[in-house]
Amino acid sequence: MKVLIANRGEIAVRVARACREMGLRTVAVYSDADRGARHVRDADQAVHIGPSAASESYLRIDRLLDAARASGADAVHPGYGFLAENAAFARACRDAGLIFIGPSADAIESMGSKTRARAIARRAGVPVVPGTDDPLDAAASEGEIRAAAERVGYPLLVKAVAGGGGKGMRAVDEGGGILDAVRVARSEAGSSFGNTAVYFERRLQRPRHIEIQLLADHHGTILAFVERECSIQRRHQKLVEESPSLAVTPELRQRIASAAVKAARSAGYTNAGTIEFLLDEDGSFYFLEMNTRLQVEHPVTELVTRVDLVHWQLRLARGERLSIDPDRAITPHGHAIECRIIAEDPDQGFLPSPGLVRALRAASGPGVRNDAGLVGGEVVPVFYDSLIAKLIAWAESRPDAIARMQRALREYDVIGIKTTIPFFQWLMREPDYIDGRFDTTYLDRVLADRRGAPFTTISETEALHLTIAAGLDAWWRAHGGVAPDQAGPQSAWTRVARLDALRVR
Ligand code: MV4
Repeated sequence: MKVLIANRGEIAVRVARACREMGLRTVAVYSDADRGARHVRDADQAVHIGPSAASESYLRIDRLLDAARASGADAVHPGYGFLAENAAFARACRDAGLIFIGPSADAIESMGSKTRARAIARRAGVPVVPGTDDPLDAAASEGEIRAAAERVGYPLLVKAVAGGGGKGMRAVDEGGGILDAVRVARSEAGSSFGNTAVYFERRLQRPRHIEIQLLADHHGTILAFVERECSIQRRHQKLVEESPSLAVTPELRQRIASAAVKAARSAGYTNAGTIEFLLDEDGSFYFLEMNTRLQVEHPVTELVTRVDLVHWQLRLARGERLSIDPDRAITPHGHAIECRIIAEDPDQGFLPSPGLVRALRAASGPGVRNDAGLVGGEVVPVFYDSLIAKLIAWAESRPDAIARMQRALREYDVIGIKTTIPFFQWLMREPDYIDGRFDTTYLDRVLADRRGAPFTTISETEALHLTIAAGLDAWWRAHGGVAPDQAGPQSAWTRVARLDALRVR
């Protein structure tokens, strides 16, 4: 089997690794911006597919199929993002005689509609949050909207039928705001998904986000894995994931897992997928949505179950039978935590920070995994998702995994661009995180409370050196002006002026 990897960056590297380990040849694709990118060099072959804009390269089904034909690939791995959950792409691959490494186009399409997904879950006996069963399209009258919202009850969420990940979602506390919320949600959904249909769900106040990884073969076997805890999110972007969840007992784990299997079975699901649940404070859980792809956070599951999910995606796509011991998949072996290292400046409200990575020293050593998409000397382009690496720590216990993550974050050096590393160094020392006192509302609340206080720290030695340098700088100015190499934003004086804004550790 020769696999075309229809993706870039970290996940293209991850998939190429699995292919290489299984003796499969790989074809990378790349845009102008990715000429010479790491994922291109890691593959056996590479095909240029267009200009830098994703809409003219990684999102072009026709060019990807041309690349597969030209390179003689017989399978396509979509990774995550881009076309990974695009039913038309899965269908086009199959119509072209290619194995699409993922579920059927029909399963992707069903789960892409959040109201259809809810119906599938409900019919399978899986609890869903109380809400509207049918989409409210543009033809719905104001009266119908109000009546539907009253039936669901407040507080509620207006969600996009084609949504997911929080886009096109609006919270409404009482009846007065429903029409405005629907209008805003519709316009956001229209521009993001080309579909303005919405539906309502009763809003849970402080849920945790728990998800179950599944593998399903073409012979009727579906396997559920230990849950992932994904509540640490900022504006619907996950930053930290771990497995298992502190909030899940072995008994609850079995119940959520069997609910996930039932929902997947009733969808006719195959290959790898994930079912997201909301876990309420009282221990009840509700189906939220299904992701019909490999997810960013799959490594935490791999580390606590010792199963290679990408190997299994490839084997299942070839028609092999699942032969993993179900007990092994559902029993956590130790604890794993993942931090997403993103080219964003946490001290500037997580402002994107693309550009040249002058040097990159990844953490390593016992229990540490680094899934990176680039090497030092490469550029993080402005065109795509800014995830540059995933740092994953495994240990026997959660406290040991946190300690190991702290150690690994200290080892990690990214020179040239800002990253989320200082934020994780702060979080891994936060009592509420350490004690597991968090839900999906936690991070946005603490970030608001901190009012932009910086996460970046300097050592006492660095602070002392800067103070001395600033004293010399002041003396120099008093006795004949500013030395040329000390002027400007990098001068000791300027840096010291900002010292009170930095945390001395
Ligand atoms: C919810 C919810 C509370 N109640 N649905 C956010 C993204 C999308 N996947 C669904 N989301 C939510 N749906 C009901 N009925 C709270 C969220 C939510 C959330 C969910 C998962 C992870 C982080 C979140 C942050 C804010 C809100």
